[in-house]
This record gives sequence, structure tokens and C-alpha cells, in this order.
Amino acid sequence: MPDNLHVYDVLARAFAQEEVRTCFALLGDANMNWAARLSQQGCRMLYVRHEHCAVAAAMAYARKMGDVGVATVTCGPGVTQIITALPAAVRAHLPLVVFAGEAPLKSGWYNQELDQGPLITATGAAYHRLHMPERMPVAVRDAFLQARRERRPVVIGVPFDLQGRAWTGSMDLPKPSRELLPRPSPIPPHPDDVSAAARLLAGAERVVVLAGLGAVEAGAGAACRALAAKTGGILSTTLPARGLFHDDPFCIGISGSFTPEAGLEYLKQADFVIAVGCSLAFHAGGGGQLWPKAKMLQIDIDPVAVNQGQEVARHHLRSDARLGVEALTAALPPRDRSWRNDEMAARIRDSKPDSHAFEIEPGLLDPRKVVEALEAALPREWEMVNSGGHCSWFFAQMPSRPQEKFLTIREFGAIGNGVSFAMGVAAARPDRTVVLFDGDGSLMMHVQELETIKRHGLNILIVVMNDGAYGSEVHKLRSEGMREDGAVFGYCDFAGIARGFGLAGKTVKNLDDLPKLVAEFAAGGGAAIWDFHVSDKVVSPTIRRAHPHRA
Ligand SMILES: Cc1ncc(C[n+]2csc(CCOP(=O)(O)OP(=O)(O)O)c2C)c(N)n1
Ligand SMILES: [Mg+2]
Repeated sequence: MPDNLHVYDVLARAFAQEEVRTCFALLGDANMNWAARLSQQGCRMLYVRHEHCAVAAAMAYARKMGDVGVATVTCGPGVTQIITALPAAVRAHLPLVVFAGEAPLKSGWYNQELDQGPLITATGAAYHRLHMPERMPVAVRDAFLQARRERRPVVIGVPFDLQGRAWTGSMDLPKPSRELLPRPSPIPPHPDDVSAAARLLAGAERVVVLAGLGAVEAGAGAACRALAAKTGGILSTTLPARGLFHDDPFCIGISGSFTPEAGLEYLKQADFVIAVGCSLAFHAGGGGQLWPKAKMLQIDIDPVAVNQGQEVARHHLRSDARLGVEALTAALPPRDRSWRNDEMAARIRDSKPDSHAFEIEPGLLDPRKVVEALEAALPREWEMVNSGGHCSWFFAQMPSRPQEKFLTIREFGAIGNGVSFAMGVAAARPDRTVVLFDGDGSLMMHVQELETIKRHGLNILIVVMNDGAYGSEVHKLRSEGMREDGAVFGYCDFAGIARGFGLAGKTVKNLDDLPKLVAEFAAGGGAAIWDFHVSDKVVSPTIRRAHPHRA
């Protein structure tokens, strides 16, 4: 290393040593020198317009890349802005390293000073104060190690006066975390557990194989299909793993709040659910309502009996998802009976996700028809991102989209993340078109990022399901006969807003125009908003169940 280095130079090198290729950033006094140096090292910087979006974009990037996402914010107000993103990353088990500045140590007073540690640790993320320059490169490496091993965000805070000091430490950087991380082989199941599970399963008549992200990561998709076939049962996934069995005729779709109509009927009949690589979160089982009659066998490296306030599984097979499912399948005797039949396949294939009839005002669209038309028109290779809100139920019903092309992160239940997640996916898949499905309220929450999308030339098509409202709130308020003000805003002109930011904008009134619009967008690239004005009369099945209208 050359002479005259500052601490921020070496800190930037420590990040480059970790092979950080992309960093989502918003600058201030406490991180700008470091960020400028990181950029100089060849790291691609995406400069966003709100710190929340830097961390949220890094989350989607981490999920897509299967790697650590990196973001940077300045001290004080930069740090307070990321407090909604961090719990979401914690709950989704996403490894992040966030480089945050800290107020200078040398002065008795600093306006942006804040006790950042308790704020960060309250979110479930880890906070590391780096106050010893000589040790900082090792501390950076350790932050990456922790993020990878514990799969959660680690925020490192470095006082910016320390960053500006001359570097006097060693010129040797530590080995990167990747080289140190333990790489054990997948855990095989214990034979006794396999036999017990096989005995239990032998008596089951209506089996559901339910896969979560753990199954995706373990590459257990094919094994799950084989187990379902051998037991004559059906397949399903959690919401984040949706699409893992998208082309299987006996996959009923998502289990949980987003289960389509036919799926609800079959799940209700199930007498045995095998949950593979899924934590059995509250929503995945519809709060315990989806399969009232079923025994639950969980196959997981970390099986649980109780999760999120519910007893979720009595029977457990501790194992890597793929190895456990393969061993169980091998241990099962052949069956002479099956729940599967042609009628079931036809019902799954031909039924609408939700067939409830609604009266729709002239000039407005049915969100279900919008999704059907998009499903038919959008190219198979485009990357999809679903956001939150009431409309996300409809957008999740795209059965032809495989898991690896459809990202959903919503374990903290926050709206406003759509644009950030789309930017993260666009950064991870620069050669692909990204389609974001968002609600009007959610998009409005971080609409400033349209400028980021434009400036960085990201190829993102934003589809807005615009009901002129916070749909979730409207439907709940209506069900209780309460006033709707505060939840109804009217249909704002997103096409005009898009054009104001230099994006293309279109209010789509006729769904028959979609194939032409898709072809034009595919040819031109860039970014655009398509605004679909939908009726707020259409209520998702989940809301209808959970919030029936009071008489
Ligand atoms: C950060 C945050 N603030 C508020 C909420 C409460 N909330 C849940 S859904 C929703 C409405 C979202 O509106 P929109 O994006 O238009 O989707 P819609 O429900 O109308 O389909 C709101 C405000 C939340 N989940 N997260
Ligand atoms: Mg809305």
C-alpha cells in the first residue's frame, strides 16, 4: 500500500477485500470519504434518495445474489432512517453489512450525535463500534463473517474523525470472511428419525408436501416432487418460496394467507402435512386454520414445536431439506392408493384463484383481471417483484412464474419497499428487465426513488394497482362500518408523476393493449410506470375471511 493513507482508505480496502461489488449509498459527513474510496476501488455505487431504500435495496440484492448485501449511511439522521428496513432484514434472515458513520469522538458536542447501538440492536441487527483504527480491517472482516454465519444485518459505526486519521497500522489485510467461513456438508437425517417418520406417514391418506425457502436453498425441489408423487399427495409452498413447483399439475400454489380457492379446499382435507425447510410462520398455516385435521411433520435443520405463538409441529426430522426428503421417500413402501386424480389436476389447472363476484364501476378494472392479463403478457424471463398491501394477494397469483423469477420479502409487514426491492433485483440482474408490482400507497411512500431509477438507467417496469386508497385499511374499516377518510386518497396520476421524473408513464385502461405495450417496452428498455385504475370493490379472500362485514 502507498504512503499517506487515511483510515477510510484502509476501511474501503477492507470492504473491497470482501469482494463487495455493489453498494447502496446515501452520503453525509460520516461516510462520504469512505464511499468515495470504495467507488474508486471499482465497487458499483447506487446512490439512492432515502437511506431506508439503500438498506431495503441491499436486502433484495442479498436475496437474489445469495450473498451479503452492502449499504452505507451517515451518522445520526442517516442511521435513524434505516430502522424500518433492519427488522425486515432480520426477520427475512438476510445477511447485510451496513457501513454507518458515527459522530466524531473529539468534540464535546455534535448535532448529529446519537447513541446508535441501542437503536440498531433493538431491531435485531448487530452493532459494532469500531473505535480502534489498527483493528478496523479485522473488525470489518468479522462483521462480514457474522452477517454470513448468523444471516442477519450487521451495522458498523465508525466515528468520522477516526476515519480521517492517518493510517499507521499494518499494510496486510486479513483473510476475507469467505475463506474462513465453515463449510460443513449438508446434515443427513438420523435413520431412527427416518423410520419413525415413514411409519407415521404410511397411515396418511391425504398428504401435502409444503416447501419453504429452506427447501429452495437446499435444492430440495425435485425431492419434494418425488415424495409428493410417491405418497399420492399434493404440493404447496410458502409465499417466499412460491413458484418452486410452478409447473407441477398437483401443486395447489401458496399455503397461507395467499392460498387460491382450489388450494383452500384441498388443504382443508389434508390429514398429513410435511413441511420442508420452512419455519412454519403464523401466516404460512393461516394461523392454524388451513389444515385443521392434519398431523405435521417438519423436516428442517432447526425443527421447532412452537413458532410465532402457535404449536406448529409435533413430529420432526432434523436434516438438510433435500437429504431428509430423499431418505423419507426411500424408506416409504410403495402405495396402492392415491389422493391424486385427473379431476384434481383439472380443478387446479382450470380454477381461478378467486371466483367471487363483485359489482365493478364502469371505467375501473378488476385487479384479478389485471393480473391474469399481465400473467399472459409478461415475458417468462423477466424478473418479478411483489410488494405489500391488499393488492399483493392478487399479484402473488401468477402460477406460471417460477420461484427464482419472483421475489417477495415481507416478514415485517411494511409497505413502501417495492421500489427498493426492484432496484436491488435490477442491480443483481443487470441484464434483465425487472417488473415491480406495487400499490399506489406503497409506491407513493418512496416515490423519490424514481429519480434513482432514472439516473442509474435501471430497467424497471412499475405496475401500479391503483385503487386510490390504502386498500387494506379501506376494506377493514368498511367491514366495521367505520369512516374511510385517512385511507382514501383518490386516483393520483402516476403516469404524469413518472414523466416528471423522466420515466415513461401510461394509464392502462384496456387490458387488450398489454401485448403491444409489453412489446414496445421490451424494445425500448428503460423504466416506466403503468398505472392500472382498479375498483376498490374487489376484496381479497384473506380480508373477506378475516374481516367479514358486520351486519
Ligand atoms: C410502513 C407501513 N406503514 C403503514 C402500514 C399499514 N398499511 C398496510 S397496507 C397499507 C395500504 C397500502 O396501500 P397500497 O400500497 O395502495 O396497497 P393496497 O392495500 O391499496 O392494495 C397500509 C397503509 C404498513 N404496513 N407499513
Ligand atoms: Mg392502494
